[in-house]
Amino acid sequence: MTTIITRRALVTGASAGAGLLLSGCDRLVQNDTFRGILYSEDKIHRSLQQALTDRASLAPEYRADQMSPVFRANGTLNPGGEQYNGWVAENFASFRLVIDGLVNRPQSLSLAQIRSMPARTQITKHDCVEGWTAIGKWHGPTVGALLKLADVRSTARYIVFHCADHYHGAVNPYYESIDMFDAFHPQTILAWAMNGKNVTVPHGAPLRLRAERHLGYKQAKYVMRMEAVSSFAHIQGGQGGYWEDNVDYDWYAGL
Ligand SMILES: Nc1nc2c(c(=O)[nH]1)N[C@H]1C(S)=C(S)[C@@H](COP(=O)(O)O)O[C@H]1N2
Ligand SMILES: [Mo]
Repeated sequence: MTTIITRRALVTGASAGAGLLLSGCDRLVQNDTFRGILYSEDKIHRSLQQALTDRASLAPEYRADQMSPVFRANGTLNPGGEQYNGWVAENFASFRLVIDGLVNRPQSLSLAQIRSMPARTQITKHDCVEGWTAIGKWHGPTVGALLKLADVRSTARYIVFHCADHYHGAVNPYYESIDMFDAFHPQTILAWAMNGKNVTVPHGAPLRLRAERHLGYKQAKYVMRMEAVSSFAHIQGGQGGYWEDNVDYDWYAGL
């Protein structure tokens, strides 16, 4: 996992920084020890990978005629359960998005409130580690705007997205997290519409994260709560996300 992302960034020069590093540091890259670190599962790769990627740059956006005719749904396709089924039955009328943790103004927002916020529309490519991609159109307020509404504190380092589903019957609900830099990235939105319609149940109704510089598993569906934290060590397995906890996927799933 780690290896693939790192190599992809390096070999394709997917990020501006990678190309520069390769040309500037061939000797370093030829050095066995350095290569060992770069291509190992060692956690040190994380900071290296971040350094290689220009994190402020935008993910590519596409034209409407480039959208995939079919956008596969993956992972949980319906959270089920009494609460979620109840929301579906009433079209999410009583659903509230909670924003709490290290914020000065905790929020509990209805979908009507969220839909009335200024929104961003972006046509982007979703990239799942299982080996498929799809281009779709996403629409919703930026996570940054939501965090400003809640007056997020400067002590917050990460935003944790708590979801309504238990992946394949797992004991704990699905969750993911991103750092504040990615939370305020202009293409990081909480989408309520996909391809011009409300997000459907298989794709994460009523709200799902789109953090476009990241791999598919970061794109949390069924988001019920955004929690601002200074560390995620106390949350579930402590690795910052469902896959990170259970399958040793990399926390930094940057593209
Ligand atoms: N809550 C939740 N979010 C999730 C998942 C999930 O199982 N539960 N699967 C992830 C994975 S691995 C992928 S590829 C995408 C799939 O999104 P899609 O169903 O809209 O294609 O959602 C991600 N977000
Ligand atoms: Mo995925």
